[in-house]
Amino acid sequence: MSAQNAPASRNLLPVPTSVRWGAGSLSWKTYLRPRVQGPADTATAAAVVRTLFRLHRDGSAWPVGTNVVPFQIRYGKVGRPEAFDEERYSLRVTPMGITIDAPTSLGVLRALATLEQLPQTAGHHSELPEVDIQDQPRFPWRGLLIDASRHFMPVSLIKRNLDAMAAVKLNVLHWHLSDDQGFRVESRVLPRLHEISGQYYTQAQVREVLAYAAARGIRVLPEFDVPSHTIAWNAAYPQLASNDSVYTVYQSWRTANVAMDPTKESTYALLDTLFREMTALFPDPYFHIGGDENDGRQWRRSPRIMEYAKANGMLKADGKTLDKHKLQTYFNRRVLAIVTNYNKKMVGWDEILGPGLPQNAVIQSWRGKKGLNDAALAGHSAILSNGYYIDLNFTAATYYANDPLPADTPLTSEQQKLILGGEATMWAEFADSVVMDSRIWPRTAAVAERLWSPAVATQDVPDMYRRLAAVSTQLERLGLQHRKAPMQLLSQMGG
Ligand code: CP6
Repeated sequence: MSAQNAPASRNLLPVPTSVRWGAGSLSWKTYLRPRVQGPADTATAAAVVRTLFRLHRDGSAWPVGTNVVPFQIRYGKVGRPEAFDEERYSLRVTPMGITIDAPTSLGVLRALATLEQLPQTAGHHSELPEVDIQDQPRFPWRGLLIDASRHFMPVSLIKRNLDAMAAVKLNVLHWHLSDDQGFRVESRVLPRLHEISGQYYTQAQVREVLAYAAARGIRVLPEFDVPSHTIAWNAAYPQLASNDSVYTVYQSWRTANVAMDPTKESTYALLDTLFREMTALFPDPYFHIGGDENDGRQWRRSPRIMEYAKANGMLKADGKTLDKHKLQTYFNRRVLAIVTNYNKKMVGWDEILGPGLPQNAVIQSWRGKKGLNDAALAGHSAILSNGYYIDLNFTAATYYANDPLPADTPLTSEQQKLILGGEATMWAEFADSVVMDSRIWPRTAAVAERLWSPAVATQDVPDMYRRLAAVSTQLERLGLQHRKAPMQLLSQMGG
């Protein structure tokens, strides 16, 4: 093995844990004969076929031919991403063939993603270089949030972004499905929620996305943001509101900061009805209830809510001012009970962290690193999103430098185990479906590498940019539209 003259990781992104390049290559004229050994699994079989198709199309394998070499794939069991099953794999390419070994089928999917990044040009063709790769993720939770509420995001957009996520080994789609501007899932039990929102996903479309994600080893975490970010809910069911106003989704661009009334039993009855339906629709064991950006203003302005707070010891020491954290913690506990009753683990933004929050709630830190560490110190599992706001258009290098567990982390090794990973967040106040891909890609791949690869192997920023350019081309071939100008996209849509 001599690889001194080749860049250490060629075009691989995220960089694998261990890579040893050989001097040889697998000729492009070979016909790869797949042999899959492991418990029958249609998702794995389909993924192998997809990879073969892409290698053929990219000219690094041959769809027909006599130079037949084995493409050996072995795995121990069918992996379930929602169980955090292992994603580890080994991938070996020699002039004699290709071998993938993995404890689970998830490892096979990750190995195939690596294999698809191996082809390198050789004259008029491309070839697969000889290599021996051992790889495993640094963090088990590597997500992308897509906000489908501020602007609706069609199923086709979600699917191609799932393809891109799989290409860079992201494994959680955090689907932000409700906000002030719209509730985007068909509800059979509370139909006004989607009816007043205009565009929404039917339950059949949700299932289609779930199947598409599962086939790529990607979990789907649904978010229904409460008690704030809920103008659409109030527009549909005004009895939820903390005051007597009736809202429409067109008033929703944060001209009002509404919150549900946490003192009415009818609020929890409605949430129970809806969450019974939604927890059954979404199979992931986690369920995100938002909890962010409630400024308490509407609660303070409501005489009824203030009366309730007073009667229940939720005022500050002065005896007059609402302690909104106490009231929101009460709300959180009620919501947690509902979610737990439907066998889900609750996830919320870092505002939900506070005294009295049961330890099994998972915290997603958006306001700062402190929230992440505070969550772990209090014994909660935690996910980092602060510093991964891709909608705000910082450089890839900025996101890349943001590490959930930097060398100077104050956490002990036990506490560090509670840091599950991170999520890039694509909020859509300032982006519609036409420009969405170009905001997400390729920069999100830098976050993907931060969350997958060893920290020691990922300090070279210029080399990250070099590989990001290669990934950008790869994603374009997968159908992502990040390189297309809006006018091109509009004309494709017949506009
Ligand atoms: N939308 C919702 C957002 C944000 C949050 N919740 C947000 C705002 C500002 C920044 C990052 C995120 N756009 N529903 C907070 C989690 Cl800097």
